[in-house]
Amino acid sequence: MKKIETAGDLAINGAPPALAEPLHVGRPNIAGREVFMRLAEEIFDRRWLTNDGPLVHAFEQQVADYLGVGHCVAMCNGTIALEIAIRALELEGEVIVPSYTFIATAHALYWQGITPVFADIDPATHNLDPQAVRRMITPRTTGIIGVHLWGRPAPVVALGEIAGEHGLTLIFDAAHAFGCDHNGRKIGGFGHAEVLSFHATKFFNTFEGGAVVTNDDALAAKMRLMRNFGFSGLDNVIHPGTNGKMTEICAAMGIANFDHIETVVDANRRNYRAYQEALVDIPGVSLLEQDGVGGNCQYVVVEVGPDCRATRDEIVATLHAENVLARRYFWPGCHRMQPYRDIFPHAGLVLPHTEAVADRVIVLPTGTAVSVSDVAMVGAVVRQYVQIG
Ligand code: T4K
Repeated sequence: MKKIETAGDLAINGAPPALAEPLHVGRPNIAGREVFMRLAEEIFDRRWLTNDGPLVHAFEQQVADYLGVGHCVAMCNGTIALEIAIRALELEGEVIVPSYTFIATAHALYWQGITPVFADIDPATHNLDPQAVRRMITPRTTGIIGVHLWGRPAPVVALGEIAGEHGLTLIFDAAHAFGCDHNGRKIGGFGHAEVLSFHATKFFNTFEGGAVVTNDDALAAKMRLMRNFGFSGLDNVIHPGTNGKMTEICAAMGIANFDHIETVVDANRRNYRAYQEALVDIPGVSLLEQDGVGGNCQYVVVEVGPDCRATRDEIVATLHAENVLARRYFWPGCHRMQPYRDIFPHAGLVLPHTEAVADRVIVLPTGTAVSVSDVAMVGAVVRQYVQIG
């Protein structure tokens, strides 16, 4: 068979035709267009665009009800939500986080003068390994941030026990985990607080947006002050604060998307199963289990093992050549990016699983913009490259 070099070669080999338009990881799910447009008209009619508007209130209530938590404090994005949660909980010194996460998790600490201390992950789940967390605790440690990576629940019980034993604050970066659950309980109510991202690339989006969800009344009240410069009334500032507010148009997008959560999860599950079929029995290529782990399946995570005839980077380059913009999330790991690479030049010594996983992961496109035939085509590109070279 001819070597696959172009989309045309794929067709020659009998695979589904390649794409004219690029297939992106993180293509936004656009749902609820009509409701969004109606709400946008109402925003204009009301001339109330931001600052504690009625749509933000409604959206916060919807999120809190959906997750079964006491409070949702909506923010302008997930990173600011993390920063505000960290500050409101008065974390300082060192906080233990995974290195295998989006850089925002580490930056939200460092930006506030707190040292992110990286603990290794469990290579089977890609989430923090509780034993590795224990090893990183020092007298300066004040907290742990678990990340529900790829929407797969972090080890909430084990991390809760460690936090309890050492008097540490535990929060979760749930940026990937909106709509996910752990043993039948929705993610959102674990730890002292959980932080959501509603960025455009997330399974559920508000263009840009985020939130902190918590059952702690005092914490929620404090974060509401902090996201609005500390204002309590027109001329009265009673707390240091920043501008973390969500706008009305972002809340409108969230409200419009709410009715379509199941449709989007169904599309993700359908695609995930199509990937299972398309990638089955390719030596050295495996899919991280997403179905049946309480997830929203928004990330299709492939691992390229040492027994594969092709390297991870060769497969990514081949996919890119076919207009499939697969991603190497979260390569190379926060500890190998700045400023952490300079601060902790030897961090890799305690992060062997992080480095191994970061070096073998490919994230493939999914969501409502991706069809089953797109998935078949992506699978065919990988199969033919790996098996034929
Ligand atoms: N914690 C974790 C664990 C996170 O993963 C994130 C964010 C955060 C915290 C912080 O939350 P936010 O502050 O972002 O709310 C993207 C997202 O920007 C980022 O939100 C997300 N994680 C991360 C995993 O993915 P990049 O650097 O990959 O973005 P970019 O611009 O390369 O876009 C990704 C793909 O999506 C591209 O192929 C293009 C496509 N795309 C993107 C946008 C914005 C579209 O097709 N349409 C669009 O509108 O970070």
